[in-house]
Amino acid sequence: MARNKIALIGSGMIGGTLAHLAGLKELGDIVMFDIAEGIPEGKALDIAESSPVDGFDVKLSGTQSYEAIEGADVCIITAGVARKPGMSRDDLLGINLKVMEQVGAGIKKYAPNAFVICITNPLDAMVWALQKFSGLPKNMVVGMAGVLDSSRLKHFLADEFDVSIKDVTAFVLGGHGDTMVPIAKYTTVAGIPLPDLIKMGWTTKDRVEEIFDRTRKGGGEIVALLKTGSAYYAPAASAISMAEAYLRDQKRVLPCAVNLKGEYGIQDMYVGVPVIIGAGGAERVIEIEMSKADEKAFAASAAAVAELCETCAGIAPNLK
Ligand code: A3D
Repeated sequence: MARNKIALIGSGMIGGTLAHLAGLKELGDIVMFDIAEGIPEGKALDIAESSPVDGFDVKLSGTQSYEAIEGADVCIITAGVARKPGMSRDDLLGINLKVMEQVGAGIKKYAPNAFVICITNPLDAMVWALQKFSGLPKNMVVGMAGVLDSSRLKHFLADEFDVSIKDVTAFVLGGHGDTMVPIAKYTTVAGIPLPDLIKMGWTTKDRVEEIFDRTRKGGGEIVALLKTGSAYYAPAASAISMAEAYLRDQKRVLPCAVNLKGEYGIQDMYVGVPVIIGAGGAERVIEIEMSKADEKAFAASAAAVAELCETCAGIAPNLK
């Protein structure tokens, strides 16, 4: 059987980490694309030179030509600009929308059968625009945000309770911004929901609220520390778990930005919800029951995404 082909569109901080992780996991041969000459070629060569040490058999190459992504099984998009201190994700909209138009055209021409994972911010609006620009089926274009946001929450909780990260589950839903919605009811330690852990005296409601707030601001915390860019190790690991779920038909239940067709009362918009990822792409959206407060917060988060999509459609009328 031929190896899978993975195209990484954007070879910056996340792109480089994606290539390294995809190599280590032998997910397939890797093509790194970027408009910056030499960067994808240099990173591909550097990682290829590490492969004899770690013993992974994949081919890596770098390119400035979309032709090289021809026939890709998975495309992961990080092309565009990242946040610097003082910038919100939404500040990136104008620049990154133009980038999505180019990327969408490239994928449409050379990789129309790929499973596409968008990471570029502002995430929910960019993945919505990318699906429209590329014309690929909606179940084959998804956005990475929920896996990362949930992973941040899991890490904070494992630290708080001094338990293994393996025993913590968490769902952070909604748009990938300050309005994201951590769901307490479905956040558990070994199956014990957070509200029960509060009752058991493991933590308090106030402390949980502080942890939720840190999760919402998790991206900003890293931007403030790094000063030169945004997070890349955890975002890359999160997208790789989604790519692996597709390529290995794992049927994983992951919170991802997916196109909703009436689920959660939302039409033709990308918002983070739990979804089964397998060989059919985004195979099934799971509609969970939320508390009234979470429902309200989710609706507010979806409204913030809708506003960004409106702004996009104002800039690029062909998106309507
Ligand atoms: P960075 O290291 O700047 O890499 C971006 C790369 O895109 C650079 O190498 C650019 O040369 C390249 N690029 C720019 N324009 C184009 C183009 N038209 N075609 C191809 N390549 C292009 O950024 P990064 O890797 O740190 O972050 C990439 C994106 O991910 C940014 O938009 C971030 O805001 C976003 N991000 C999202 C999350 C989510 O959870 C959704 C988390 C972290 C970062």
